[in-house]
Amino acid sequence: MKKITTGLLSLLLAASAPVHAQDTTDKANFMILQPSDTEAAIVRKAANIVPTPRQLRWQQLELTAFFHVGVNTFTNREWGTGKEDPKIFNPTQLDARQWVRVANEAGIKQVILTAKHHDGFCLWPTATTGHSVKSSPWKNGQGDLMRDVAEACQEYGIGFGVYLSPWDMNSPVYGSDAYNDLFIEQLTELLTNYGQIDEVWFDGANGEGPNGKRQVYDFDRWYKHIRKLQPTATIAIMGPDVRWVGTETGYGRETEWSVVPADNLDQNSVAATSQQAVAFKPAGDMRGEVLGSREKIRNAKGLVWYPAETDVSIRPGWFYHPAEDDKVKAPEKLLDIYYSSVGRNGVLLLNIPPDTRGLIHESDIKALQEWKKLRDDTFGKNLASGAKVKVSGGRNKMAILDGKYDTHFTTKSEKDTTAVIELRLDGEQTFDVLMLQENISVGQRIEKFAFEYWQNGQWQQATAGTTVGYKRLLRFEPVTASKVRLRIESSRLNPTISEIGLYKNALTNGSYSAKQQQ
Ligand code: FUL
Repeated sequence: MKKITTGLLSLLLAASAPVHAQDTTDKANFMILQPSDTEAAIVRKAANIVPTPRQLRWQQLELTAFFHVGVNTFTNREWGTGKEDPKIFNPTQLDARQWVRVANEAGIKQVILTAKHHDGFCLWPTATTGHSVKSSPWKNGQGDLMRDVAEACQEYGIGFGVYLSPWDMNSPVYGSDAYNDLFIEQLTELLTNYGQIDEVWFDGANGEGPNGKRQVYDFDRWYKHIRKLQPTATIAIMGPDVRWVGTETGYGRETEWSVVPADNLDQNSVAATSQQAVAFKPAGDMRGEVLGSREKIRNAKGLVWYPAETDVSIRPGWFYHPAEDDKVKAPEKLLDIYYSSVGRNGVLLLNIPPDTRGLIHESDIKALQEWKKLRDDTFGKNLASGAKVKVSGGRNKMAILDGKYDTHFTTKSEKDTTAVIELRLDGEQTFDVLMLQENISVGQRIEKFAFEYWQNGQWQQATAGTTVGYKRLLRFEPVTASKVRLRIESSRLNPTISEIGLYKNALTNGSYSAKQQQ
C-alpha cells in the first residue's frame, strides 16, 4: 500500500492541467486572474468556467472501470520487478467479452485496460520491445489484449481507455531521452491501431529502471501527441483533463469544486488558440479538504475546470489475488461508494481485476450484479415526478423534472443568486435520498443549499449541503411528506438546476447507518 501511495504522491510533483482556447463569450475552460480583479470579479469568473466537450462527455459517464491485468496476475504481486519471464502470462480461458459484458451489465459506461503496468510487460504485440504478449504462451504469442478489449467495447457500445505506465522497470532505455521517444511510439501504436480511445490514464509513479536511473517524463510532448491522434480522449491524473480525487478509498469530498486554482497558467499558452498547443503543470496540493472554495480561489493566479475522478478497487489490491476472493467489496459497500463518488460530483473508476483464468471472478460478478440491482431498485422511480413546481422567480421551472440533463431552471437574472423551488408531490411520498444536478455546461455555481419538507405546519430540514456540480446525492432519515422545497442559499452567479430526484433507498436499514459509520 505504501508503494502505491508513493506512486500517487509523485502526482503532485508533476501533474498537468488543461489549457484550452478562451472563446469570445465570457465562458472558458480556464481564466487568468488579474491583480486588478475584485473578489466579485473572481467569483464571477469562476462561475463561468466550463468543461471542454471531452470533459463533459467524460463526466456524464458517471461509472467507469479499470481492468488491472498483466504479469502481476500470475506472480500474485501488486507491483512487478520488470524481470518477469513473459512465459508466465498464460491465461487459459481469457475472454475479454466476458469482462466487458460484466461491466456493461453493471451499468459501467467505459473501461480502461492496463496496457502496460510499472513492470513494463505490454499486453499488445508492440514493436518497441519483446517484453510483451508476443513472447508469452497465451494464444501461442499471437494474442493482442488491446484488440480483444477494444472489440468487446465496440460490440457493447461502451467507451475504451488505456493505462500506460510512464514508469517502466524493464525498458533498457528507461532513464534516457530515448525512453521518451519509445513512449511516443507506444502511444502511437495504442492510439492508432484500436479505433477510438476515450481516456489515456497516466499514473505518477516514477521509480528506478533496470539501470537504476529515473526518467524525466516528457509529459508535454506526450500530451500534444495524444491530442493529435485522439483529440476526444481525456488525459487523466498525470494529465490536463481529469484530476485524481486524492484518495483510493472511493470516497470523494463533500464539497467538490470542478473549478480549481491553477497558479501557473502561462500567458503565452492562454493566447494560443489550438487545444493541442499547450499544457501546464499546476502547482500546489490537489489533495486538500476543499480545493475550490472562495478562500482558495481568492488568491489564485488562474482558474481551470479540472474535475475529480475517484478510483478504487473492488478488492483490496489492484491486481487479482486468489486470497482476496472472499474480500470483494459487498454490494452495500459499493452502493455507499457510489453515493460518495458519483454522488459527490465525481466519476467513479472501479477496478475489477481479471483472474488467472482470464475471467472476472464469480465473487466480483455477484457483487456487481447485486450493486446494480440496489441502484435500480433505488433510482428506478423518481418520487418527485408528476410534482407541481413553484419557484420564487425564474425561467423554465419544469426542466427540473423533464429527465433531460441539457435543460435547466435558472433565476431571472445573474444577480439572483438564491432561489426557492417548491414541489407539491403527487400525494404523500416516503423518501430518503435527494438527487440534484447543476447544468455544468453553464458552470458550477451552487455553494450552499438546504432541502426541507412540510410537516406539522412548518418546514423541517431533511438535509443540507454545499456544492452540487454534475450530480449530488444526499441520504437522510426517511421522510413522509407531500410538500418539499429546495432552498438555494448561495450561488456564485444565477444557479441552474437540471434535475431534481427523490428516491427511497432500496437498503432499508443500512444505507444511512453505513454513511454514519464512515
Ligand atoms: C497506482 C499504481 O502504482 C497502482 O499499481 C495502480 O495501478 C493504481 C491505479 O495507480 O499509482
